[in-house]
Amino acid sequence: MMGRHVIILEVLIYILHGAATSPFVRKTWIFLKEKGLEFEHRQLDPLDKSERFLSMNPLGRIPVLEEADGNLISDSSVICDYLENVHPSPRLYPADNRSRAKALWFEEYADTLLTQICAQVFWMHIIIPIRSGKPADLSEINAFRDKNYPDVFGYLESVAPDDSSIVDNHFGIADISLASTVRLLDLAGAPLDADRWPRFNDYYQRVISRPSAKSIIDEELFATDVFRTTGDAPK
Ligand SMILES: N[C@@H](CCC(=O)N[C@@H](CS)C(=O)NCC(=O)O)C(=O)O
Repeated sequence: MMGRHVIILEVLIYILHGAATSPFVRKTWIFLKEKGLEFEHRQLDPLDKSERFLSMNPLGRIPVLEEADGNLISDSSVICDYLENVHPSPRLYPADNRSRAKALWFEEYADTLLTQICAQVFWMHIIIPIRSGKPADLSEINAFRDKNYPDVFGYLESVAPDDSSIVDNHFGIADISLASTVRLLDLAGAPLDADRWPRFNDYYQRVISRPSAKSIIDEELFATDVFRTTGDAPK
């Protein structure tokens, strides 16, 4: 009698926790999609420091990635590095050491100064008005932009590539991080001035038009709308 062959199909499912307006959630989402990985998205309010949330991430920040066996990983940079090691193909970090350092530099730049500026614009347009009961203060927003944009976007304009890859003509973590942050300006209804920073804007448009980035749009618009109408993150 012939032995019975049992074929086990293993489908790796991840759960990505966090509001889709967060640049760090978006970065992780796009990274997962570029890797071709299956995942489910769940809301997690970053401002509600519940016991459950703090037990998932003691820093009380999103994103948190949950694995099929319940293992939890926090911080977008840690999550992306982990996914790169577990699923090496397609490669989203440069192999060459200097190029890798350059890519991590752009990731760091996006995650720090660029996020502070773009997130502030998002808050001023979307969250402060509903919380204060007053319309967005456009002169305050313009003053903020005039003070902060030239250095940051001037720098990004000076390093913007002709294609979709800022390091070594190889799309990856640097491109995903930068675009995930700048997307906050679109969601704020205050997109980047294409005439003033044309090279960087063209590059950004190429990255944000990828199917991986388009796949989060519905969730982004939903979360932005919840923030705009309630002043809080989706629950
Ligand atoms: N370095 C972290 C930053 C995560 C982060 O700051 N997330 C924000 C949302 S955009 C958050 O959860 N903020 C809540 C808080 O800081 O209280 C990462 O890359 O994941």
